[in-house]
Amino acid sequence: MSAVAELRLSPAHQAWLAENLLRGSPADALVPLLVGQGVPEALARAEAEAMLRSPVFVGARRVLREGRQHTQVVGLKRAVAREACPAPVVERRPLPSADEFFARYYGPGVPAVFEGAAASWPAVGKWTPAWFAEHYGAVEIEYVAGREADPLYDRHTPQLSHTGRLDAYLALLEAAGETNDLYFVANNHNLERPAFDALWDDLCWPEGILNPTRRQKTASLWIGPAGTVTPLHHDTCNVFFVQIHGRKRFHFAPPTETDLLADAQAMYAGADPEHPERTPGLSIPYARADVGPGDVLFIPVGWWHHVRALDTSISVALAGFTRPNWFDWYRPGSVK
Ligand SMILES: O=C(O)CCC(=O)C(=O)O
Repeated sequence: MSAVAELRLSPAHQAWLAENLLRGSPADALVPLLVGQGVPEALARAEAEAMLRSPVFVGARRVLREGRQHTQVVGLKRAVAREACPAPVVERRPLPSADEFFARYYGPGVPAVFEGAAASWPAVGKWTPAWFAEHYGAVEIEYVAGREADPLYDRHTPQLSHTGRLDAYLALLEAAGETNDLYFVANNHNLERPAFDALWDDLCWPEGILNPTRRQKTASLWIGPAGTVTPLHHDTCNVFFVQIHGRKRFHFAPPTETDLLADAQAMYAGADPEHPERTPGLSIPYARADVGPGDVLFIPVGWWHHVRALDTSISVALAGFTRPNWFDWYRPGSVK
């Protein structure tokens, strides 16, 4: 047996070699790089050849091919979308009929602001922080505080949650001014508390679009000061986002902007649309959409969105559509 055959590449060099061979670099280009790292040439070449023949590598290459085909399809869609619309916009219009909504927005996954679609709902004009304090002040709720000190605050909602009376939270909100430190967020499931049952009477279920019997566990309430920021993420279902009080600003990017996946963790992207300079390698053409009281925003599943409250804000997110809306598999940031 030759001396070379007894030697092995270090695990780190093997992983590097495997990754680059799988990415399509020829062995002839990789061997000199290993040699430059002090690996004997005969060993580098023998390992590369053995790796290319190994059944594990052959299987991995087949799996990788499937991934490449999908990437190619998505990449083409992205290229066409960017070419056709270099500065994307979110359409603004009145609420369409149910048939048009599902055909033009829900099915193809197109976000839209339906201006004034909820303007006649009893909640709009009635729900304000002062009204909540007066009617529901004594209700125990959960809210999040200490967000400013935790860069991963949205992911750490359970750890940052506090329990208290709603009027105490609203007093904190008023005293805080513009801040991202505290928020009454969807994950607290406050809307499911029996004490809030009467709130449902102030919401509506647009005919054929939302199903009122699907309200359990599909609706959430957000109450926060100006300055709250929900970082760039995607949801695992379609959302009918109803702005009740104050204004919010959304930045959107389609699921085909796959560069956002590179640093994604679960449903969160690493990028910040308000600070593109922090991710210099990324160039994402975000669409911006502001919503005010009575506007409804349709957020299609998988669309990246970043949300800033421009004022003290109250919103309701509804996901109980009349069509299937369970896409729990869609968490590309979690793919190993
Ligand atoms: O309003 C917010 O802060 C976040 C809303 C949101 O991201 C959602 O409903 O998916």
